[in-house]
Amino acid sequence: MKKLMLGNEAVARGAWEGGVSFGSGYPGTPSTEILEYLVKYDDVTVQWAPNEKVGYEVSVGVSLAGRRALVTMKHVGLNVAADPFFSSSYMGVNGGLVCVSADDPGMHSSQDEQDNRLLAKAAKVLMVEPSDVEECRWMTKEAFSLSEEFDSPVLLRMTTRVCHQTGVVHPEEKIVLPEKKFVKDIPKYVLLPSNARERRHKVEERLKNAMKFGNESDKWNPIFRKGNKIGVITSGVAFGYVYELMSDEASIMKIGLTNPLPLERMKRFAESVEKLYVVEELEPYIEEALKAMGIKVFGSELRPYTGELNLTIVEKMLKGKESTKVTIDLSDAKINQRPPTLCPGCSHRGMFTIFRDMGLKVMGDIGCYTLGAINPLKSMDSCMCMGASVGMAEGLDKFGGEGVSGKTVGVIGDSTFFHSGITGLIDMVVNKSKATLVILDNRLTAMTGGQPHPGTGMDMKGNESPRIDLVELCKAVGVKRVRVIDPYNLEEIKEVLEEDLKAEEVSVIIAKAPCVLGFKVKLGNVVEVNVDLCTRCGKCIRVGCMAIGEKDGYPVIDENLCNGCGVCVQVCEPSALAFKKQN
Ligand SMILES: Cc1ncc(C[n+]2csc(CCOP(=O)(O)OP(=O)(O)O)c2C)c(N)n1
Repeated sequence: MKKLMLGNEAVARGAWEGGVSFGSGYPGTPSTEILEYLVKYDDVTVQWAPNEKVGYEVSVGVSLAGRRALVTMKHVGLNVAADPFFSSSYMGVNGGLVCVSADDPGMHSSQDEQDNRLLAKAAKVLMVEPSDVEECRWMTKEAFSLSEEFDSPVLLRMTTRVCHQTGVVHPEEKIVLPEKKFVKDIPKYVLLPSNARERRHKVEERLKNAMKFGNESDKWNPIFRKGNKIGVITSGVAFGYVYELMSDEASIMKIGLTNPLPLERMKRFAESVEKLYVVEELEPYIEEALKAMGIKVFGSELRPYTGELNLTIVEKMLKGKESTKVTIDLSDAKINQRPPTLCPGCSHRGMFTIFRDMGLKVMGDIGCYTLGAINPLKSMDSCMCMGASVGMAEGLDKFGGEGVSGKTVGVIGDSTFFHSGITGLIDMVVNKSKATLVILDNRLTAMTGGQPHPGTGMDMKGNESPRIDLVELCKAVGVKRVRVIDPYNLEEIKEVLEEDLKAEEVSVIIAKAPCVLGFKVKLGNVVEVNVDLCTRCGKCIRVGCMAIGEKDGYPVIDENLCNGCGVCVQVCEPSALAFKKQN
């Protein structure tokens, strides 16, 4: 039987076929759908973690229990989970442990472009890289066996095009695994320096054994022979481009087990061809390994070092000319540019309108609300990585915040606060910060599609679960000044902010209102414009709502989009905007 699947769906399928008992992770494009598909298998326990580190650690616990575990994250998530990721390499596994890192070349939805193959190499864990959807299935399944065989966590490294491509898979049945139990093993699992020093040798031994396996494996590292003039070594999504362009005229070696690289096999392949290319995205990871063996190779100097590859780039690289193949090129298409924007009725809009109007210094964070940084709100001054707003607000405030009262505001979403804001807030308390932190509590993780988080009160299946109370949490870590406000009430926002900014202590403002998209909220009647009263001041337009257009300087309301939040009504001084009376 064949089935059409998304790459991420096939990873979930492969994990299920491989007998996975447990899945965890934290949402992040392009990895999010993996757990959302895995949760559909009733015989697997699947749960979102508050952050990637916790998701990874719970999965290590499951592995120690003798069960197979999958943990998923986007590439920057692996930075968060890096501590247990590196150390678990020394511990090895009991049940197979597979960690998905979904990298985002081209930064479609990320703040940086990192090549996590380098992290797998640094952590000395095995790494596998699918290049199509069927490989997503079988490589995930087999990754659990590799994990157990080589006593290593396995990094399943994906990229956006692999995660989000659709293709044919050949599903198989779920395998039956022999029962395994937790086995007490202090030298292996307790990484005291004396034990870790012993484990250090095991890690090197593992890599040696896995390299031998990779050198001999036609399955993981296949070679497609076509003459000896040109040879191409490639991996991941780049294989698809190379195969389509060169399968008639070059021998191609595809590496599926990319850490450790099969150096002997690569060397033999290099010696069998006259000219050798390496086609890989981002870092010259394979290329440098070949060069270190003294092998002449053409690679990164022929391609852009950044961003994604495509057929055009690869054809130019390998044939020195523009692609004759059909490539989808939208550069000439008549598509209106649509910059991202907060939804009509979004509870974040009012807050950023006030930040802007008060001229505050705002240390921001990652989530839908990052859109407060762009036109016309332009009221966020930094966005670095999840959770950073808290510490950065503290730092900026201590040495140069110039807000209303010489103070600074940090702004963070609720999911992001649970993810990595809590420790920052503890730092604010114990180090006597006087800054204000605004937590935007819309009760879910909106940016990645509305996943529940610890403040939602619901698990992945929609069942009720304990809800962590943000007010109690902030008080518990020592914040005395905690207030909950209605983010649709601009007066209230301004008043509370002004008071808190003057306070000689750290303060938290929780702006509480459910995400209108996620919870399908209709807030009020649509707004209408009385042009006789309108002075064309443009204040309503500057709240940046896509339900408000403009004609001859007058606002025009799109009734199909307006959610009736009333932010525009509140900023309209001549009262030209008002809620339409219901008939
Ligand atoms: C380490 C890391 N993990 C995951 C992501 C993806 N991501 C960015 S923001 C975010 C959460 C947004 O939720 P929230 O803070 O509640 O704000 P909202 O979008 O709901 O306004 C996620 C999952 C990321 N950028 N970095």
